[in-house]
Amino acid sequence: MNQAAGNSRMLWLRGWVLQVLRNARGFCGPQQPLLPDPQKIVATWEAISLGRQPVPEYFNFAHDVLDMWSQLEKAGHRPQIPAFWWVNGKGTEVKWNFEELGEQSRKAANVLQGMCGLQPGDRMMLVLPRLPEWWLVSVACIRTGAVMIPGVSQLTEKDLKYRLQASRAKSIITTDSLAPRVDAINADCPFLQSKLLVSDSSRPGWMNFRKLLREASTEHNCVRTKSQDPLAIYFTSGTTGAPKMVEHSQASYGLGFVASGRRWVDLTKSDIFWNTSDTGWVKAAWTLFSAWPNGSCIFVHELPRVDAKIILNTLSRYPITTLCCVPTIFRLLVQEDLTRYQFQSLRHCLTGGEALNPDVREKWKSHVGLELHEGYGQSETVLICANPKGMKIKSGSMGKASPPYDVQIVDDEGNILPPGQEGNLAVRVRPTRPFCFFSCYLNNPEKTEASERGDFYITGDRAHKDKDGYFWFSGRNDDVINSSSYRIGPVEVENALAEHPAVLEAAVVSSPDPIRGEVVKAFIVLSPSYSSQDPEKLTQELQEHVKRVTAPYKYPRKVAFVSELPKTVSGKIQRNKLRIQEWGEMRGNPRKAP
Ligand SMILES: *[C@@H]1O[C@H](CO)[C@@H](O)[C@H](O)[C@H]1NC(C)=O
Ligand SMILES: *[C@@H]1O[C@H](CO)[C@@H](O)[C@H](O)[C@H]1NC(C)=O
Ligand SMILES: CC(=O)N[C@H]1CO[C@H](CO)[C@@H](O)[C@@H]1O
Repeated sequence: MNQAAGNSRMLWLRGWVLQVLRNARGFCGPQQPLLPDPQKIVATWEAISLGRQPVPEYFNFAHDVLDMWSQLEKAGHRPQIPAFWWVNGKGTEVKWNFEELGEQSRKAANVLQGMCGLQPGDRMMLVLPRLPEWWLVSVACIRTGAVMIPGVSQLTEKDLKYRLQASRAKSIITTDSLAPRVDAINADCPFLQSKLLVSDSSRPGWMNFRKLLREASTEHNCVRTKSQDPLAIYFTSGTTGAPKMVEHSQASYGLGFVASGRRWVDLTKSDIFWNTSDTGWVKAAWTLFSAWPNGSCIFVHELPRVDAKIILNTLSRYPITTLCCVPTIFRLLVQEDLTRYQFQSLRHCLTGGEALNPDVREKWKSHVGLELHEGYGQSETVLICANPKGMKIKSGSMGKASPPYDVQIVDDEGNILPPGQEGNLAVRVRPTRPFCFFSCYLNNPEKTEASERGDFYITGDRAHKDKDGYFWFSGRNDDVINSSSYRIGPVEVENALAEHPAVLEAAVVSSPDPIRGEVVKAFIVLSPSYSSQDPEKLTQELQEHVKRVTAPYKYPRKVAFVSELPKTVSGKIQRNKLRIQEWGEMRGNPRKAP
């Protein structure tokens, strides 16, 4: 580091210390070391996160949030719970308090900066299963100013090559399972300079992360990042074209979840929060940025495969207070005999990622005694809609707009539609673009521009808003069915089907029809006790059932019984696959077909 940079760092440190002292006045007795007032600081972050206070020019989550909690913890301002608690179900546990997390992540930062030569702004691909290293490397990226690009372990060689080339990532960290695929395409990725392996064995051409971590120094100066500097890049796939790169800034993620972490996830410093989602999933970082600002503990189970019994046992065994799973997992959980389990500490449950069938909510509530608080958001945003704790839940709705977003239903020109009318679910970006929003689609100004109409960002999802301000999801734009000019959202039909005891799971898509153009087709996985019934009779019964609980024109004219539904790694139903099955590859999306 040169002298000028050293001086400016000193000034910055001094400024920070002074601010901390100012905040602390009156909080600690005169003899005690001066400490920031956690309540005040979290309240300030929350005000920023709600758009009520300006975003500071400089912000770094590791320095401003984690290192502060580490100080507070030393001074006894946190209960004796870890900040990070990892178990693998086979007896191995990792527990770090904020101090240890700080130490480990500073070591990791030295590996990234030293061994991988990563400079602020350089990009690193992070493809790890639920291992403690995922959290360490995420924090280490923030400490070094490196931009993380998370990905799932199921990426193929082609996916990897595309992602490494498009992002020009300089470094990748992964495990033995993906390393051979990286090696196979390495020659085509000239920007990739270093490869880190999280493994107990070694591999030629790869550096062993665990070994380097053990040897690394715990001293590291956190890079001073501007709030607008990039923090993460996510690849998101649309229904057409190559995946886009969504860029988020230090502040948009680092501060964008403080309010929802308190209001929706309802976290406090004594909570232990378990989100069962895959770390490769685009929004995995949501957990980190909601839990740690309020000093909560993140709990992780390695969970090599989704298993309802493991999840239920873990909830009984550990003092987990807060749980988030995708709806498909809750669907699995409610099929178990829940009377056999007792969750001692569980007090708040959340879900998101796809529409929740009211039927699953009812079952969970009646067996466990807790509501499921649904939330909705995208890779481009933070939380858009939610059912915060304490708000009346309307079953089937994804809740109300989550501040600071102004969420509206708009037509294709960006005009706001009145309550009750179905349209594009949209977030206002003019006159003011919320700070907690993606910066752009990288290298793709056309797509960035095309995502907006008038004053709004168009999510690509369809919904309506009722008179009380609750939003009701109908489906992805491409999933909505246009049958004889009636627009039918698949979610409502799926929810209706799920209410019937014969239905374990259902997915609804459009299917070609010579007269109506498209009709509603339901793919249904039957409950075991119904699987031997006469399919024709059952079809009729289900059709009558849907006519009864929704409008008659929405009933599935075609029904197929299947043994399973196609799903993404994160558990979302892939309606586009079913649609392609119906329409053929070219016409997978009938209304956009060439
Ligand atoms: C849990 O993680 C998933 C993605 O991994 C995310 O979409 C979801 O919002 C998280 N839940 C909470 C409550 O943060
Ligand atoms: C729905 O289909 C009808 C023809 O059946 C067509 O005229 C109309 O434009 C379609 N609507 C949409 C939104 O695609
Ligand atoms: C340290 C701190 O400010 N903690 C806050 C976490 O959130 C709860 C509400 O959910 C507040 O009461 C705490 O003050």
